[in-house]
Amino acid sequence: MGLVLPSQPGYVVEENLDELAELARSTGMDVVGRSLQGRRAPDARTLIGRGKVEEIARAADELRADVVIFDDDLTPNQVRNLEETIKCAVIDRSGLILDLFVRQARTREARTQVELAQLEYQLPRLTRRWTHLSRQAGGIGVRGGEGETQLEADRRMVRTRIKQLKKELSKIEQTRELHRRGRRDVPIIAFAGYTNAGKSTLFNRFTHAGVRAENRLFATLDPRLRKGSLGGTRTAVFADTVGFIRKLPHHLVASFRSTLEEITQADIVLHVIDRSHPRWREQMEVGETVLADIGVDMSLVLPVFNKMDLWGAPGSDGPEPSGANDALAVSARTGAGIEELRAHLLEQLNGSGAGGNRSSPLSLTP
Ligand SMILES: Nc1nc2c(ncn2[C@@H]2O[C@H](COP(=O)(O)OP(=O)(O)OP(=O)(O)O)[C@@H](O)[C@H]2O)c(=O)[nH]1
Ligand SMILES: [Mg+2]
Repeated sequence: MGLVLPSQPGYVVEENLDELAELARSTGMDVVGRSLQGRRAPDARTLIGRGKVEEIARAADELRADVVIFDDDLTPNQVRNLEETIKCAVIDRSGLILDLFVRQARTREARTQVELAQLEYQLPRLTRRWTHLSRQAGGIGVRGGEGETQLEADRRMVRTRIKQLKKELSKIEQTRELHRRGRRDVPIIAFAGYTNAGKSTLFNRFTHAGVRAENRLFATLDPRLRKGSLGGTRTAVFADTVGFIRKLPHHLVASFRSTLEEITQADIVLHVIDRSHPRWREQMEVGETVLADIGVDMSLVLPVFNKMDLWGAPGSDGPEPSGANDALAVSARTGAGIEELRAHLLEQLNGSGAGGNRSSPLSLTP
């Protein structure tokens, strides 16, 4: 469900819904329908108008939908009001992204970060009807003092868990910091950028690490560090990182801060852009905004236009082969442009002296 506003024209909303559908598919859902409504302003109670809510309720029933997803953020109250009429689950983009992160989290750190983000998101949304949490935790009997409602007990439990998770994360961060100190003498090159841009595929090119690269959003959640060659005897540590997306829920950004820190520690940040994507320009802007937000020195950021093998293909938005661009052009898939990129990195590192010509041994954790 997308809302068309004077500030948000129809074609933008259509494109946003395309991305929302991709997110839904990445979590394993089938998308059976979509709907738009034009309004002068959002409705405070239900975001969309009353007639539209009823229309969605009927469609959801006919299509046997399990969930209705809104591209715009919903307040906890709006969700409640919508679910009164629409007899299935109602979530928003942030909720969907969180759900996707939960599914993709593999390592302890990623799981901890995701659970923290999820609980922070749920805390204000806990309602009387929201009882499965207490059941999960063994429920009945966890109720505290005299007169404490189940709802209050749930909230208390969530707050306690949030505190626990924060403590765990700070422990994990300390370990990470120790590892970081161990590799201070080796230049670090981080791949960052919009989800599905090809960061992991490029990372594999440079490190032969064989990490998972998939045509789905947020395939990578954990930063991965691996030694790779820059040609000759020069080595660097490459970092593969979690992707960005428009409207990344702020809880998620906050809890992934330590993961994203790998990027701020890098000597060079390769901002990977899928130049064949029809919305590459906006994706590039989102990337630059997030990088600046997390405190990356933008002079260390080098844009890399990826998927050049697709440029000029029908439906893609790549430049003509002759089009001059400042950014480096590569294809992580075919290997085109990789040698040039490698040479460029070497030059940059030699020029800036980052990591220096020191030939100290690598102390990398596996
Ligand atoms: N045609 C083509 N496909 C590519 C290229 N680079 C990556 N891909 C494909 O794009 C998809 C996403 O690649 P990934 O490397 O997983 O992208 P990512 O940036 O790591 O994505 P997330 O970890 O999900 O944020 C995969 O299906 C890749 O095979 C390229 O140069 N050309
Ligand atoms: Mg990846």
